[in-house]
Amino acid sequence: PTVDSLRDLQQQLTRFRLNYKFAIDATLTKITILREEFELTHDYGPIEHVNSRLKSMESLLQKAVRIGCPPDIDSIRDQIRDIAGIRVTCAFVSDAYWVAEMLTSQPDVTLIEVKDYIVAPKPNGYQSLHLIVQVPVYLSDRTEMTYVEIQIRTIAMDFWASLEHKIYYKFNKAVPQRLLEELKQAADAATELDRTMARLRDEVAAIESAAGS
Ligand code: 0O2
Repeated sequence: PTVDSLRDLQQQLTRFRLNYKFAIDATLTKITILREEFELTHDYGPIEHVNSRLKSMESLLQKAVRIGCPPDIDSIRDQIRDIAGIRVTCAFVSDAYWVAEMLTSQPDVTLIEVKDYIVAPKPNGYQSLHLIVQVPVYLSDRTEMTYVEIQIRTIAMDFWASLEHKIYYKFNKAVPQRLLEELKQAADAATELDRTMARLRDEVAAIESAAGS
């Protein structure tokens, strides 16, 4: 490719990325509405916090090279589905599934793929519920169905994933075996903590409802 064609591609990519920012904004609004509505009618919130990120141009291009994606906008749009990323952190595992169900049952959210690493954690212990969805972005002259990756997990899973991510990059992706084993144990401990917290929540609810009846 010539320098001019690459420059042209870079310009197209900048406009193209903006669309994903809009998709993030639209999805965040949906999550905010679910969160606030739930909090209004219940005495707790299912969502602890929400983060979003737009994949940087650098990591977008790196991923395109890594997966052998042809260097054109249409191929990138089809093949890279995590340019818009949203992470929802919940207190309990059941809340994670509630958020997934509420979002994917909306008529303008198209569920493309579910990767349930809660039911089937990755071998390293990673747990999270990943959804790839498409949401409409309404532009002045057209509507663009845009991919968004939504990662939903508990606080314990999120705590584990952020430390594991740091360790992974600190060791330049070659983590010593001992640390890998300890991370796996820590992931098991996170699962156990989630189970205990859910059981305690249920016990408290049972005591409350017995006292109320
Ligand atoms: P970043 O910086 O968070 O964006 P792919 O998305 O194609 O690269 P795959 O396997 O098809 O990979 O998707 P998958 O399994 O849904 O994972 C995508 C994202 O999940 C990753 O994005 C991470 O954010 C997170 N993730 C997956 N596995 C792990 C893991 O073992 N540890 C941690 N900490 N996070 C994980 P990126 O692009 O790798 O990173």
